[in-house]
Amino acid sequence: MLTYYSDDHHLHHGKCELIDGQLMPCFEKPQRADHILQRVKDRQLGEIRPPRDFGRAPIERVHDAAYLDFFAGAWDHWQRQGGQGDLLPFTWPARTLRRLIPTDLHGRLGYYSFDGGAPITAGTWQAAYSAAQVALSAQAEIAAGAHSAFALCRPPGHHAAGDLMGGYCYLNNAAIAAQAFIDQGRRKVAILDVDYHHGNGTQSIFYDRNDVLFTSIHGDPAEEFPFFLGYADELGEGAGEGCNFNYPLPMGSDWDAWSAALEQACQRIGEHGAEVVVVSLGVDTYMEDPISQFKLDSPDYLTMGRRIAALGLPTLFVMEGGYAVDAIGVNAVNVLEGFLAGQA
Ligand code: FKS
Ligand code: ZN
Repeated sequence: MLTYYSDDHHLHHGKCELIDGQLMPCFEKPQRADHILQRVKDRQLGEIRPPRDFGRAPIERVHDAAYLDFFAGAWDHWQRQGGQGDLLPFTWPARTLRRLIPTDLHGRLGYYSFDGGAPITAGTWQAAYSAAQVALSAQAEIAAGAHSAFALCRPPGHHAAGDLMGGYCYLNNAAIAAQAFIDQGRRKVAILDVDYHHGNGTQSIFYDRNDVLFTSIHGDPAEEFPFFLGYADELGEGAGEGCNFNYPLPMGSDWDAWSAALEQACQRIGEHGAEVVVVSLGVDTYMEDPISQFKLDSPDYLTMGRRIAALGLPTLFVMEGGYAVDAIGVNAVNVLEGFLAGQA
């Protein structure tokens, strides 16, 4: 299996995030992707290639142009006004407030974000742009006939909506790739989001459409981030009704509970008539993950990959979360190796 990867992810290194009332070093750090890349090499998964540059057009198919302009220019704007340290939002247009776009940098940052978990640093735009190109390059590989490909994206993307950043995410790599499949003539695409957190951004992007099915297995949002989306009764709207399926699971869920949900998600993907699958691959479901509460163990990721392979569809793996850095490479590559073994 080919891996697409860009060193540009090192340009994004946020300093702090607010957890339980304390400023902590960001869990979403460059070593995450470094460890996965090392494991890809150690296991000789296949060639590692730099991305091609498809430009901004395929990103604009998913994200608002004004949002992209804001994001691309935010750091320079912050520097021009003498900003020190990471750029972080602190005011959001919540209930009772107006949803208008202020002129002030922090006003606009609040408008274009849903939490304080997506710091903008000097290289964040370039890193996120390159991650999107990584996803598009792996997508192109599958479009050209490969049965699978791995987009080693960082920063992750599945919390990013059309005009919102948050939860470590800026550009929705998986959604951009899924949209590229549609724009190239595929009629039915399925997204399977196995990250521990609900992919609220991806869901919102495709919620009213029937060409892209969204399925997600995640910590119950009643008790877990992102809290305000990801419930089982969100089934899609309008033309998209019946094309969105959430499988929220309680904290402490193990492989038995998780794999039962995977079985149901795979059933839906089959019923959808999907021609291709995009997997939002988070491995923060791991038992030792420092910010998550599921109990999957490393061998479970091999089984996960095998089950995904049994769908019998071309599959694009797009990296999302996972914070147990010492195990992240083993767990992520186990999914890919399980897939390859199951494909035979
Ligand atoms: C812990 C607060 C954690 C943010 C969690 C973000 C998760 C991001 C992710 C992604 F794949 F996008 F990286 N707040 N008390 O893992 O879903
Ligand atoms: Zn996650």
